[in-house]
Amino acid sequence: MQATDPDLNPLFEPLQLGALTLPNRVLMAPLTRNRARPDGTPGELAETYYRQRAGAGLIVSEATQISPMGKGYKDTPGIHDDAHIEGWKTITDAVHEAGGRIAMQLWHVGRISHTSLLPDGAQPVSSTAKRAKTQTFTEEGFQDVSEPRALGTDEISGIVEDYVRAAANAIRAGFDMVEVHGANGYLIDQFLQDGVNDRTDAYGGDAEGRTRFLVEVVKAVAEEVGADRTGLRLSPTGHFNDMNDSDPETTFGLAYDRLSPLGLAYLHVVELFPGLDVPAEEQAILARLRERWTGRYIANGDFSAGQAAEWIGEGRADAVAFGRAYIANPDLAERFARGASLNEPDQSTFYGGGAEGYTDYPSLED
Ligand code: 8OZ
Repeated sequence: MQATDPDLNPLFEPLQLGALTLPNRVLMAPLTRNRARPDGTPGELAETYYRQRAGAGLIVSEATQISPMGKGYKDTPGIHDDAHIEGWKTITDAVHEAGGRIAMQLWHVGRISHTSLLPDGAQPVSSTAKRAKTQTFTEEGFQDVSEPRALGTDEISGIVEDYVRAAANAIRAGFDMVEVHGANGYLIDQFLQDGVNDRTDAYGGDAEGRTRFLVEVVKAVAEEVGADRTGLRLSPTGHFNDMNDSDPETTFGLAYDRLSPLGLAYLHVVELFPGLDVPAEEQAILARLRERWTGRYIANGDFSAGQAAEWIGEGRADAVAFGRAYIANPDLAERFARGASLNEPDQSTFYGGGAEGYTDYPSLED
């Protein structure tokens, strides 16, 4: 495809991403929408929602829990039982019929949860027993997250197995790829960052210990579905969900060094979380870390089309994932190509509800 504005042409160069050939580099970021059914199967409008967005180079699904204990918000979907596989199959079929490609984002929230969302009112699990200073949305509305318990060393291999089973389920459901969610303060990030991980076993302490869980999960998932069908999302300078690391360059540098040789399909980095500033020193850390990643690199975080094309043109990223712009513009890639104006996203319909703000944003054709 050629863009009307030649400066945007880098967005429309095809891209080999692991096992997939993408027709463009305008990707849809994972977006939590809280419209799944109570049993964790996708809601009735999800098929339409994802089909409408099949023009993305790659869709990354909303974060999807790998196990009942991995759930942290009301009405998010799962991929841990047969009904989930069946439900997602109709969505992947619809995306493929419309000419698209879709990865599933595999999610365990760790301590960002509430006992009311977990089996038999269980306590959330984490790397730590410290409660996060943040809230989640439950059946009762926004509530402080519950106090977690620290996982025993002997429980960790079982969670790695949950990731592997979920990845296999995703492929069975027709997904082209999986993306391990290691970003934004959820379970993997709770192991990575030293402001949270206070363990004294082999999964805590220095960067070697804190990256161990991430590396085990990613290796095991890649062995199950193929490294060329495994992506990873990280947020090295992320503070969302009460996260902090005293030396992210060392922590994440080691993670990049350990994972680069695996030949993953891609690394997807949250460069900026909407509403949270990234100080210049953190931008510099992200830029230096980027140089240590040898595979494909997807950048995310409030990019304009022009900025995305610039990053791709300069080799700072191979593709850019758009979140809120994809909520409001089902045909975002085509709008960029044609230089069309964009619909504005409505924050009040991001999380939960029905068709409004979900499947009713017009495409150019409408
Ligand atoms: C916003 C609301 C709920 C979840 C993330 C999965 O930040 C999320 C999320 C974002 O990765």
